[in-house]
Amino acid sequence: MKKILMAFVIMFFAASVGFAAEEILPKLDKNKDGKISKQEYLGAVSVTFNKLDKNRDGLINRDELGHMDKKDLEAFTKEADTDGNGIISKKEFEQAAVKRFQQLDKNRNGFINKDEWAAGRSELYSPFMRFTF
Ligand SMILES: [Ca+2]
Ligand SMILES: [Ca+2]
Ligand SMILES: [Ca+2]
Repeated sequence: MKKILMAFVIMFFAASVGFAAEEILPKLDKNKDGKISKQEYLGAVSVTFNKLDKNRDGLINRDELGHMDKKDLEAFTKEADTDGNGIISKKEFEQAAVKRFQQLDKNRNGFINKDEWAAGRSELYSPFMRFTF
């Protein structure tokens, strides 16, 4: 019985993650051309930063990331905190986001299309893929 319940929970979780990825692209795509420009991406990144920065000091500290689990937090800090001071400034966040954009833009045309977006879905844990609007 427990096993069946677990299977359901996992299925539900997998389905909701997939659903989220499909839902995010249309929201990012402001001009509705079916792809995400760097400008559209960075606009969403900026909104996400402002939401994470609860005390609005322009920095994201560990407390403000308290909702993330430890593994995600470490991966995110490693990616974004380039000066290693344990705090993520808006500049660090944006620079890491630009790098992320370039990684997702496999054919380097300056846009992330639907396929490229889907390919990056496995990296949903990162705040650069998990937007708040
Ligand atoms: Ca677009
Ligand atoms: Ca802050
Ligand atoms: Ca830093």
